[in-house]
Amino acid sequence: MPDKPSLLIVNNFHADTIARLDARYETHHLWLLSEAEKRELIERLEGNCEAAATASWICDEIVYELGSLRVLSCFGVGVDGIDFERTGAAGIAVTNTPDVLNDAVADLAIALILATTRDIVNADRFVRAGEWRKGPFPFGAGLAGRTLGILGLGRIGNAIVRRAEPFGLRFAYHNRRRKEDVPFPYFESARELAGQSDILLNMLPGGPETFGLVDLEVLDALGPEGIFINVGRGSSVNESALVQALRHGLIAGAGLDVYANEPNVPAELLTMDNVVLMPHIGSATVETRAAMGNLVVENLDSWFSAHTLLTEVTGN
Ligand code: NAP
Ligand code: 8YV
Repeated sequence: MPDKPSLLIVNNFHADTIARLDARYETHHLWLLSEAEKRELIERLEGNCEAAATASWICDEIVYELGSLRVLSCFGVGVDGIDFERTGAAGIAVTNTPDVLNDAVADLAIALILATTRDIVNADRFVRAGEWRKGPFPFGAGLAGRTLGILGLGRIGNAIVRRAEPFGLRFAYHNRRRKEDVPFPYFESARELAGQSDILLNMLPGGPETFGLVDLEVLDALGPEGIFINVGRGSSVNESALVQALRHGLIAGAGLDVYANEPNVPAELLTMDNVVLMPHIGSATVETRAAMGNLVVENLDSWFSAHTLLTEVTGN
């Protein structure tokens, strides 16, 4: 009998955290196995394993077949990779890693706002290509007095507001419900918010409720001078509508960190000069990823020592 509790690790979400889990638990690395081996492992763990760790944005369905599973500790805040119908039905508690990544993701959102409005990437290319000697670079758009519309004003959205205030931006937002403690104008729909925004920033979670919510109508409402930023989830944007809006000048530009089918980026976007493309690096700083890993470990430790959880989440 192993003297450490058994832990199923579903995917390779963060090497340093997995190494820490390997040292504390009797771990089983599901992602390294063939489908037949996975099934054999799940059968072998039945009754002997009550915890699993996974990325929050993707999870192997086979984990829900482990009847003794009681806790699923997720690395990441957006839990669109988790099937809450199945965890709820099976009595599996789920945890995620909120707040510890707010600063890093908000920093990247600001970077994308500045990169798009001041055309930073093309300006760099312009200097490197020796174009500066031939004439000045085209003017960009300032931020002071412009409106940043936030779709999904929550933990990260508020961290973005705190950073953006000193730039002189104004704010507006759309959530499912108006927030009593928020002083900014609230709009009942994404389209209405877009119509009042110079920069529309998507911070919405993924999942069926937000699927394709940013569509052609929303982008058209943003208008030909408008900038679209996406740091939330790619699934909440209709990417072919976005390509169409950028190609036909319905909006001026976009700054994207997330895509519907990562790591695949629509080919048309790769050819466009008015988009800045990031490879989903919102939370990708050494210290933030370590803090996310700490929460994954602490939730599991808390479960095994006291049957309590630090950051339980019941849906996306
Ligand atoms: P949060 O605090 O829950 O904020 C999300 C906000 O969206 C909430 O205030 C919620 O307000 C609103 N919302 C949810 N569903 C909605 C809907 N159907 N329509 C309109 N508004 C809706 O979450 P967070 O910690 O800020 O994270 C937000 C998302 O960012 C995550 O879910 C994840 O997908 C993404 N993310 C991306 C990165 C990256 O690297 N790019 C990193 C971390 C997180 P109401 O409940 O009032 O509607
Ligand atoms: C990912 C994220 O965890 O937390 C989220 O919801 O999207 C990110 O922090 C990260 O991109 C790992 O790849």
